[in-house]
Amino acid sequence: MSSTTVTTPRGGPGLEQRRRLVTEVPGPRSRELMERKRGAVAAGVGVSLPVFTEAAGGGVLVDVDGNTLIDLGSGIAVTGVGNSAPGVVEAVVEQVQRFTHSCFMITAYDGYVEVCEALNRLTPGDHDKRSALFNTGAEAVENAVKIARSYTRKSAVVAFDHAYHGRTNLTMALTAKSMPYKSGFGPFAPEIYRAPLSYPYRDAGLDGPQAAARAISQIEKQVGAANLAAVVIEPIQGEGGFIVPAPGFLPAIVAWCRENDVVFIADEVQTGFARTGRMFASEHEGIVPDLVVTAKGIAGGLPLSAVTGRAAIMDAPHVGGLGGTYGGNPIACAAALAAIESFEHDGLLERATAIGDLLLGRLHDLQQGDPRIGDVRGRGAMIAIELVDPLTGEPDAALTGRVAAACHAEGVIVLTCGTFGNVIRFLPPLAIDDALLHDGLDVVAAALGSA
Ligand code: PLZ
Repeated sequence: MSSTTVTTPRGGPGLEQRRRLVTEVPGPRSRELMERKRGAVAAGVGVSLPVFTEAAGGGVLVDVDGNTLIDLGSGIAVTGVGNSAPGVVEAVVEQVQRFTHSCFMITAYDGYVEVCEALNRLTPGDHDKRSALFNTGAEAVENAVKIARSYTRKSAVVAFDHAYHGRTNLTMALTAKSMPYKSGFGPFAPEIYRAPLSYPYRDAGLDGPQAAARAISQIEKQVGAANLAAVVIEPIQGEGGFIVPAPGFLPAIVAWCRENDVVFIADEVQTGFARTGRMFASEHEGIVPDLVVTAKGIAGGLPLSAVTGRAAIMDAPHVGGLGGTYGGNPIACAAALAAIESFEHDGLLERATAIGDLLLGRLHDLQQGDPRIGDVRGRGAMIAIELVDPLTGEPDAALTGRVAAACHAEGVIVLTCGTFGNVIRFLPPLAIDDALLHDGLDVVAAALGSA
């Protein structure tokens, strides 16, 4: 190897766990690649941080210019076990060498069954369960709706304000926010209705049971339980702004569903797999959903999703009614089994809780001296700040954009979200260390100071 050769860093936890900028961000190579992207990739596919990835692991991401950035996003809550986690890499390599695909609907393989067994064991409730595997979160949400309709023989579905469930036609209909997810892409699937959420920061004193009563009354008046197949809700809303409903809201909705033969579907795509300090966010409120939808964190970065739930509901569709060419792909299943092993045995639930304590402590301190931080909220490694105009309480999306941009320029990957675009969310890999979290938060504090 000549001394001029640039060695490609290997991803995984072996990468140096320290923020280090050697060029401006984005650097020249990233800028050049962004230019190529413009000429090759459809404009609709946006990139929040115009940086190209070379390697990632632990709590950092190395870009093609050699900058080491702190990852506070996990590729939108996916790499909980860490990027290129060694167990995942090993399992994937082993599986790739055996076979890459057979299509589970044609000839089966044990990895698929094992993932279903793990999901049946890990999701809330000890009733008899079944699972089915798919590729993306949106696809799994769609299948949960299909299953609920097949079981109840009803068609209406209720989703909530600020909901995000995906970008396919049915899940666009379930998703609340028009721009950028839905605008211009209609007409949307019929028989979808929206109910008001519990949003403590903006709800003016409505407690959980009161917010649930408001939602239930609207559902009864505008839809009617006799027509309603399912209620689908994120236990903590993700894209909508990391909204934690007031205590008692979710249990009251579940109870109403039980009494009215309505399937309660928890979309745990973003909240699942240790993210919130419990394996599933539903556990914080002690609710037992009829169906749980999972994706993202399940497979350490490989595309896999699932619907898990009561056997009687899951078994309602006729044989051959559920499936897809790639659903439960063997490589993704191998990755999931390794990731689940890590979630269960590497102390990641405790780690998520500790990350949450650190983030909440630092962000509450910041809030003391900064009235633009209207709210600090979330659970475990899923924490956010909502930025507002201190005089009016109005959402401040412009400030949020400036803070995120300043963080990016200093090598800290933060994501924004929220119906009003005024929420900065923190979703670090659970493999991140405290020093990186503190450094990242120092950068956030400085960005707020100068914005
Ligand atoms: N349900 C709760 O968070 C995906 C979307 C990013 P897919 N969230 C990130 C974007 O802008 O496209 C998500 C979610 C919840 C469903 C989904 C959909 O999961 O794997 O992106 O289809």
